[in-house]
Order: sequence, then structure tokens, then C-alpha cells
Amino acid sequence: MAENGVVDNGDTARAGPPPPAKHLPVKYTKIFINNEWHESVSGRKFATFNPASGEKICDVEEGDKPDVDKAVEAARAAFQQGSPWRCLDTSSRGRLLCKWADLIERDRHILATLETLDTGKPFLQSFAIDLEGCIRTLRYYAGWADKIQGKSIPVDGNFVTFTRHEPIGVCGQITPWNFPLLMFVWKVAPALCCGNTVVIKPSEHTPLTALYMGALIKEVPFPPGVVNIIPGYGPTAGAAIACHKDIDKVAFTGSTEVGKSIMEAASKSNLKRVTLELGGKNPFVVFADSDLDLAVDCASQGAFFNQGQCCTAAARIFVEEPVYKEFVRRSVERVKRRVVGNPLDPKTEQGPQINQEQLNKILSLIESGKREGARLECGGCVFGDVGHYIQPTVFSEVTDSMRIAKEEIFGPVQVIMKFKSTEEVIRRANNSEFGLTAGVFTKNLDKAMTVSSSLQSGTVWINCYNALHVQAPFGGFKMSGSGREMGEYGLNEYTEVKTVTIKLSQKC
Ligand code: NAD
Ligand code: NW8
Repeated sequence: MAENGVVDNGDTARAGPPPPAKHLPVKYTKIFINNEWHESVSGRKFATFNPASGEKICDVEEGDKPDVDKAVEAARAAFQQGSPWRCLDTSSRGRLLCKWADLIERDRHILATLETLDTGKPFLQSFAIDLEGCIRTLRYYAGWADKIQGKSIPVDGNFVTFTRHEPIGVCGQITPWNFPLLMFVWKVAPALCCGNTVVIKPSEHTPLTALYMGALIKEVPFPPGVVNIIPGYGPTAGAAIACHKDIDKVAFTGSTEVGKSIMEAASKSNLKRVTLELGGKNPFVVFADSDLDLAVDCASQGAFFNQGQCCTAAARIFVEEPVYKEFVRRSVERVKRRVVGNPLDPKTEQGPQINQEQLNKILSLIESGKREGARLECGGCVFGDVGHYIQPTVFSEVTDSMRIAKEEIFGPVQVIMKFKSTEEVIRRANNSEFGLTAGVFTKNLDKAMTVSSSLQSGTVWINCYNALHVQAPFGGFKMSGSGREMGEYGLNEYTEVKTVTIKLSQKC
């Protein structure tokens, strides 16, 4: 734990990572099926851009329904009874996952550089957080591979009953652009750990690190067809996964709007299992008795981390009246020191937004905040004239009915509100259709317990924020999603429970 209470999982970060890889050629731009690289059936490609410069990085093969069909066939064949994957010992499955982690570690600075080029996130963060998270997730699930076990159940009568936790089958997976590699691993690692096969589509904005994973999966090697990677657009390749009749489960991370369409497509096609990790408008509650420097630090990191493009963003900061003014003052002071710039520069804390469309959406929400009477303390404008940068922005005197207090901004905008009583702040914090994460800052244990029990969210962080761990489940209440990722709970989403009952001639 770093002293500011924000989790620091990067051992290597302290030792100092190597600089970004220089002259990085992009090696993998094709569709990955059956451990081979394919061109798209349509012959089409699409471009991926560097958000820091606006320049094209390269073209990537554009997968669509016919490519998804090919991938599903490969994944189905790999899942057949008697296939190399189905016959593999569970301990060997674990060793393959470990080997994959080792290869990621070997290529860590290449992957961190590629992630930074494609997303604009600062290289040091790619290296210390995203890559660290990937490696830890794979090693954690590698350990589970031979420990997934059912129960023996003492039923009535002359029977022996036991359960088997079997893989579900072919899993379709769809990931977003804000943590492309980390979300790839969060999806694929538990699926493979349980013995499933996968067809995964990375976001069209950030396909490069996912495709690099194809090369590593082949190198491990996982048997052909176990992991298939289809770069492409949401409404085409993504929708083809969601409504496919031969996909047994779909796992999605992204917007609530698309999440709804995934569930609808799943229900209309074959009632495939659905897990969703969606948006949030997460409350962050600061009581007057809290360590104010810690609260200011965590709130700032919570709001601005990853350019504010986090489903976990601390999006509604409620501060108790006696410390409100001071909290705003210190927050603004801190934000003014924030280094915005080239994501490859080690001093940079904040890079560009992912694209012009997101930037415009954020600017229009900033305008709505000004119009609706919030006080713009700092920022509020674009930064520089190259790339999709926005100044870190702080609003105070925000009220619950303003758009910036209700809608997900997904940008570097901190929204600070005032409250007077515990009952009031619980009611206001819960007054949202979302329920992903929440933060509570107080030194009073009773208050911390009361508030954390009352908040409707999948995770509550007390005196810390963004403290994600591979061992702990993560997921949403209400419209922030369904199902859990990570930890032992995350495994439940990738197995079917089979009950086997044997009739015996006598009670035993
Ligand atoms: P998005 O929903 O537009 O896209 C996510 C993925 O879904 C992409 O791969 C996209 O190609 C695909 N997609 C788009 N339309 C589709 C369709 N009709 N059918 C199937 N797939 C489709 O979201 P985004 O713009 O990538 O990410 C931003 C949003 O994601 C934010 O709202 C954020 O809160 C949310 N998010 C949530 C989490 C979480 O863990 N809860 C994590 C990251 C992002
Ligand atoms: C997976 C992820 C992590 C980890 C550490 C520190 C700060 C922020 C994040 C984070 C395994 C182990 C550790 C973070 C990552 C993703 C999102 C939000 C915050 N993750 N971290 Cl969506």
C-alpha cells in the first residue's frame, strides 16, 4: 500500500521499470483463430490511432459475423469431448496459465508501450498497474485450475449424490478500450482456468495488445482453438457474438446501453449465460473526522486516474459541511500540480482521452455544469493543440440534479458536493441507478460500518480507493452489471454445476 492509501501493486515500479520500447513495430494485426493468423472474410481492415498525436498507428483486419462463425467453429472443436484441451490434466492447465504469465512478464515493456500507444495512458501506469494486474491475475487463476471441485451431498434414500463444476463451453467475451489488456486477461484467465474455450473481441479503438496476446497464446502453447481473437466493431462482430446460437456464455465490459443490448440478444438467441460489468457514478463520502490529506489524495486519484476513464471513477464526491471549503481548496491545489502531457514521458500523470468523440462528450458535460450553476474551480478546456487532451477540471457547489452529478462523464472532471448528515448522504449516494463502487473516509469505525452496509454498491472502499485485488470479487449492484469477476466468486461465472446421483442397492 502506498502511503496515500491507493493500492500500489507494482513491485517492479519501485525498482524502476525500463523506458518504453523504442521503434516498436506492430507485429500482430490479423484475426487469430486456431492459433493461426487470418485475413478478414470481407477483406476489410480498420485503422487504430494514437490518441496522443491523432496519428494512425496501423490497419487491423476487420472481423465480422463470418469471422466470428469461423472462430466459434474452432472454439467448439477445441471443446469437444476427447480434444487435447478437454483431456488435459487440470494441473497442466494451471501450468499453461503460469507460462502465459511468464511470457507477459518477459515482454512486459513491449506490451506496456503498445498499450500506451493505443490508449494514451501514461507508460509508467501501463507498466506498473495494467501489466502488473495481468500477471497477477494469470498467476492467481493458474493456482485455481486444479482446485475447482464439487461436493458430496448426503441426500435422502439409497443414493450417492455429488456435484461436478464443469466448464460451460464456448465463451464469447467483449472488452472496452479503457483497460484493453487487463480486461482481456480478466476475461480469458478465469474462462480457461475452468476449462472453457473463448472467442474474444477487443474494442475497435484498442485492438493491439489483445492481438499480441494471440502470439503469446500460441507460444505457450495452448491447443489451437482454445482462444480466438476477433478484432472488429461492436454492432457487427460484437453483436454476432451476443446473438450467436453456438456460444454458451457471453461476458461483457462496457457501457450500460450496450450491456442491455447484449442481454437482449442473449435472450432472443439461445439464452446464453450473461455477465456484465457496466458503468458507475460512484459516490465518495468524506466525513469531517477523516484524515483530510488522505481523503483529498484518494479522491483526486479516484477521479483522475486513467484520464477519468474508469468504471470505478470517484464521480460524486460528497464532503461534510465543516471541511467542505478546505477539501475543495486542497483538491484544487493538488490538481494544479498535475502533469499533463506525452504519455511516454515518465513525468506524465495524465495523457489524452481516447478519441475526439469522447473529448466532445466530456466538454459538453463541462459546459452543462457551468450552465447549471456549478462553480468551475479550475480546468474546463482542451489542453494543447495536438491529441485529445483535456485539462484536469474541478467543479464545486454541485447539486444532485445537475447533469454532471447524474451522468457518467468518463473524463478528468472532479465533481464535489456538500452534505450535512449521515442519513442524508446515504440517501443521496444511493439515489442512482448505478451501484459499482463507493468510497468512505472517516476515522470512526461505527460510522464506517454503518455507511458501508447501507451503500448499494458491489465494492465499498474505506479510507482507500481503487484498491483492487485479484483475490477479491469485483462487480456491480443495480444497473452496474451482473455477476462478479476476480477471486473465487469470479470462477462461479465460468462453470455449470452438474448433479450426479447414483442409486445403490442399500443405504450406505
Ligand atoms: P462500449 O459499450 O461502447 O463498448 C464496449 C465493447 O462493446 C467494445 O468492444 C465495443 O466494440 C462493443 N460493442 C459496442 N456495441 C456493441 C453491440 N451492439 N453489440 C456487441 N458489442 C458491442 O463502451 P466503451 O466505449 O468501450 O467503454 C466505455 C463504457 O464502458 C463506460 O460507460 C464505462 O463505464 C464502461 N466500463 C465499465 C467497466 C466495468 O468494469 N464495469 C470497465 C470499463 C468500462
Ligand atoms: C488487477 C488489477 C489490479 C489493480 C491495481 C491500482 C490502481 C487502479 C487500478 C488497479 C489485479 C491486481 C491489481 C484499477 C484498474 C482497473 C480499473 C480501475 C482501477 N488495478 N490498481 Cl477498472
